[in-house]
Amino acid sequence: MERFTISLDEKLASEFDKLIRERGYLNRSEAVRDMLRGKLDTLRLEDALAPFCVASLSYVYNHHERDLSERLTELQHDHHDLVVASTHVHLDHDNCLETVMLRGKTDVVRRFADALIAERGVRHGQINLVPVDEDAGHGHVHSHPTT
Ligand code: NI
Repeated sequence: MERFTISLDEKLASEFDKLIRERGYLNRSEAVRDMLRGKLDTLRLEDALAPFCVASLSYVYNHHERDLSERLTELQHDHHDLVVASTHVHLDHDNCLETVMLRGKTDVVRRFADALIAERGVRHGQINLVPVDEDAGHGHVHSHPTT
């Protein structure tokens, strides 16, 4: 069991306490656990309902780090079907910022992003995922974001 403390302003805290009384929760922890589970389920469902996406993945890394540039390039080549474009910015003497535009199946895109972010030496990894109507890579030059 892991313990953490969160800070709420008074208004939000009293609204939350009112809600958990109405719902019959015995304490705040039980209510927060249920909400977290619900949110995680919703996110999983959203992935399932939006099977295709476009995404931008950004991260920073030190190009002096042993083999890292090569590993990142290789990862992108291994998934050339997902990688639409990639931009490299030399931030300073050591650090590089890369943004990779991706398109494909949501679960595959997410797995690729997770693997890249998990590479040793990759920092500030963040993905912005936009669900699209269909696999825009097949027969369509443009994608329609879903609302
Ligand atoms: Ni660079």
